[in-house]
Amino acid sequence: MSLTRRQFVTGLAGTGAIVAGASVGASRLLQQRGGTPIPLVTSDLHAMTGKLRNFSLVAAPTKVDLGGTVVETWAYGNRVPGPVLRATAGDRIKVAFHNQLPAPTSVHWHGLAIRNDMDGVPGVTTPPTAAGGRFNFDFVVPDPGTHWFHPHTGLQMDRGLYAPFIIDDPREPGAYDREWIVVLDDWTDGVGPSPEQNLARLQADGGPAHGNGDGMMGGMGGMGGMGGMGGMGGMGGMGGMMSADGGDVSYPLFLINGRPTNDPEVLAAKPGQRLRVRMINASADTIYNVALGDHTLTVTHSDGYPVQPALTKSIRIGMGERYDFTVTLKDGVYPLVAAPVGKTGLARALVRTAAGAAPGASAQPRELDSDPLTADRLRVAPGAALPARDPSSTQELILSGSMAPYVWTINGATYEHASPLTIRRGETGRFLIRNLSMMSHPMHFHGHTFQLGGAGGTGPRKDTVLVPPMAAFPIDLKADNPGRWMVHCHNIYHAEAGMMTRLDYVS
Ligand SMILES: [Cu+2]
Repeated sequence: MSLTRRQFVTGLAGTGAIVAGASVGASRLLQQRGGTPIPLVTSDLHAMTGKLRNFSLVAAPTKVDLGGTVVETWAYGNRVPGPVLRATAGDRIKVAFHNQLPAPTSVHWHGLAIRNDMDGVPGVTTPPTAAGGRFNFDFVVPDPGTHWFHPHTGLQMDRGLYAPFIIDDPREPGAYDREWIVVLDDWTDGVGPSPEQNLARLQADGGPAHGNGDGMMGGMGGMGGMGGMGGMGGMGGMGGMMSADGGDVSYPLFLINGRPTNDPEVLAAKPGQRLRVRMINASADTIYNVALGDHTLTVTHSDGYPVQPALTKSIRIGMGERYDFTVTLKDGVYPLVAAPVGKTGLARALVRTAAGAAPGASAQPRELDSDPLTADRLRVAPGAALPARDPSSTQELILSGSMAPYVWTINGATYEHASPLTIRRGETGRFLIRNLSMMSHPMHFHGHTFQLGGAGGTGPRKDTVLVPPMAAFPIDLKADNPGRWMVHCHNIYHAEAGMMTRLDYVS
């Protein structure tokens, strides 16, 4: 999944994209601004390039080779991760989607502030695509950045159904020689219990699911008595039974670009080259600390939006988040390691700029001993902040839950009982996310990016923010994309156990 810049430029024509002169241009967009939503307009702010790109996408059962173990799973384009979709900000995208899975599915374009009816949330924005069925997506991609797509149906994302969606910035200075898309994933399908078995076990036993089936659950069942502390987060009193932040599911494997540690992807490069890494955490239940051995990283983007360059030895990335960083490569063989927080195992790939032996499969760069960079320490790049404005409303999102019963809530309610958050078009709304549990929750807003800390401030723009245990983060969001939008935890097990709500535009 690595391309030189030259390959990238020439490769665009070969991706299956058909570039045609569409008749809808920026001037027409301007004329139609301010009226009711029209089919091609996504939000109030973005011009279109007039280019049309056609893609086809198939979701189907397939077999993948995980370091010598062949497993059956569900994937896009018969590969894990699925095929990279790539376009330029302002392009119109058509995706002819064919569901060859034996179940209904959906495709959500994570991080893209596109028109509401293309957002891919069954029952809220977009009809599900039935088994054997087709759906034609058609939308304009407004903002550049490192994004991705996955189903918004049950636990399907915890199979192999995920892929990068890269939106290039025509103004990108391109101060790098190479690009490397790095997708992190926690893997159980075919080598451990299925995602559905894991959730069933969490719900039945009220404790963490363990993939090795070693009978631990009997002992863990004793935590059932703690179910009464729902308001405080059931994890609070579990001292010692598992790391507070270790997720709810144990995974047999952690993958980088679909490859386990015994068969890592190798990026072949030259010493002195400047590498841009686009990192996506497609995991269902795993947060990572990430480092490249012997290198210092310069973080340049969070969730696709530019930040003031920040030097760090390691980065913490939650589910659904993306970070871009650059690094000047040294002479040798270096492991890129993603160490799952609170879990056993690791994901790795290699960067090779010279001959020589690769480090051992379990080698951990000393950079992982450093304090990882988190989003709250990033500062927005000039020009990327939301306009400074006092929020017209403040709404709280109280995050809590319990392991027994296995229930996760926003404002005390599971999704089926939730009262939607509301906003009026044109407003800037403030949302105060308070985590009253002892687990981190990566909170994701559909259809928008928010500014961490407040509009016009110094915090980064993001669409997914990892909220640590007992932390409170204010975020501001500009209401420029009307519709009914999902707001949820991107721990897919938490989402399934209720940790979702909606943001509805009201008049
Ligand atoms: Cu959560």
